[in-house]
Amino acid sequence: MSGSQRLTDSAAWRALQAHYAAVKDAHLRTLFADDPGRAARFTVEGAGLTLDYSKNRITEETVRLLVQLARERGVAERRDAMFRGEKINVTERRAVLHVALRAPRGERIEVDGQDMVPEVHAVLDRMAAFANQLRDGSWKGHTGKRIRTIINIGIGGSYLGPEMAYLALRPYSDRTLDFRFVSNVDGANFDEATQGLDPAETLFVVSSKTFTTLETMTNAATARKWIVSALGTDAAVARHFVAVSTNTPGVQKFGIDPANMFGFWDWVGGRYSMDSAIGLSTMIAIGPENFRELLAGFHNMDEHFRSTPLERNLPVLMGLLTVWYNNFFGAQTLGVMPYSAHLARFPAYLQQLQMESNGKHVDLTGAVVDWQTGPVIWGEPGTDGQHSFYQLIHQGTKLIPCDLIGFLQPLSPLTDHHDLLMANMFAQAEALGFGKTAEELTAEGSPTFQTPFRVTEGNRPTNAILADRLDPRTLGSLVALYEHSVFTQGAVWGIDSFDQWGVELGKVLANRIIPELRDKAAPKLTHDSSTNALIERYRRARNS
Ligand code: G6Q
Repeated sequence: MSGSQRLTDSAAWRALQAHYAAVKDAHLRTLFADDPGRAARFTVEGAGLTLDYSKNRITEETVRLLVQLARERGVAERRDAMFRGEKINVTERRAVLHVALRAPRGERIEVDGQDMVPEVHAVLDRMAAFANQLRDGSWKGHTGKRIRTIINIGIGGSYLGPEMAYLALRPYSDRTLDFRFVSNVDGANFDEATQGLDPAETLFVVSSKTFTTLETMTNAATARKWIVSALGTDAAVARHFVAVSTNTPGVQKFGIDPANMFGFWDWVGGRYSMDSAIGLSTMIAIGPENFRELLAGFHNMDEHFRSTPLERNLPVLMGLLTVWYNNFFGAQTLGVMPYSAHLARFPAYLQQLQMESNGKHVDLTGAVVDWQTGPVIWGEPGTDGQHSFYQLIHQGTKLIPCDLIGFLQPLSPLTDHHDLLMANMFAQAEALGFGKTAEELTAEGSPTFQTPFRVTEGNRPTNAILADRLDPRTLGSLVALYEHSVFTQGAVWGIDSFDQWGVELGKVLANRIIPELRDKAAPKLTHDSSTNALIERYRRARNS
């Protein structure tokens, strides 16, 4: 079990090390040539998604040993403990129950003996009533005008999901409403988001689990001034602000009526919260029905994760493949390339999900790990990426496994574009996997002097993830796929994927520096010489 035994001491780990030495040079060209059934053998389906992982540097033995590793590390037991509401976030002594956010009515998921599902649905019902009022125009601003723009103020987990989902599901959204997002404390973010808007037609959704986050509270205070100065009275706040939070006193203190607050629970981590009330702006955009479809997609993948044997379990396999490249091949990063313009912010969303969850240096016992944990996650939509950084993936010296995500049906009526888009996705996976040899180039008439430069080695691993179309249900499945892949990785590495202590230090130090920038009579600076000099340079520039 993870936690009780060091990862590198486990039998499966040792077996994988020996196996790695034997297969590390095997080329995908040979693996495919030797096994005509390879694609079928390494393709799995679940919750409306297909994962073709055949273009990975693996054999059946690799999968057997990786699954064995998952068993030895107690992935299934830990997963079941999560679903039972046990406090698997050990450093914060909290349950981890985002799966309860999408449990259907009537299912039971308990925290400390209390069934949470009825509360979840009570909040969803209130959100739906509010979303409908905005969508049908019955919710009016202070002056009686209809709300036209909704601005989500929030950061990190209270921003990335809502923005990603809004962009992903725009074709399902009410186009008469405009949605904007303010996250950064840089005043430019607020300025740009409110450009050209009529305050009388603008609603702010202040999304903050804690309702104490510096950036969000600063932006919310600015928004409050913007509304009150334009509409002439504090009374306007009631019609132009709603809050999503777990902190009722904080919300009241800000001046928002708790009747206009939508709650959630401490067992929902920020980066796992887009399907909680944090998704209020998403629900307003796509409507309650579509939001429930989104939740159904999440739930389908939860069920797949919970009940499918590890060998055919999509998130388990994806998580184990990440471990394979991260810990055995020494890959530092993982690329995620959606072949969908609507998924433009999906890589950024996954960046937080994966890097905040698995960027850890100690195991569950607090001992420093002597194995690699979470990789760097990055990506851009294909085909744009192909015309910029794919060169390095094809011919550079680093191994970068990539997930390529595509959809069989287009959302755009420009269907001929879709064939071109998907041809590119399939072609990239083919080129990355099989490359082009010097012999092939010569046979094609490549000038001899150019041949070495044109050789593409291939053997670059990819996962192909396909779904029928990008709709709310599919998006839910896709996000849950990555959530549970992250879970699997964290369980293998024996770390707490649900805390984020590393984020704290910077926050504390910023709070110390703020008065040093503002207070002209601030005491002598006592940082290191570089920080002192940077602060002094800033003060001189601002005070001159
Ligand atoms: C997510 C993190 C972090 C958090 C933000 C916003 O898992 O904890 O990104 O979501 O710091 O926090 P609040 O919602 O409390 O403002």
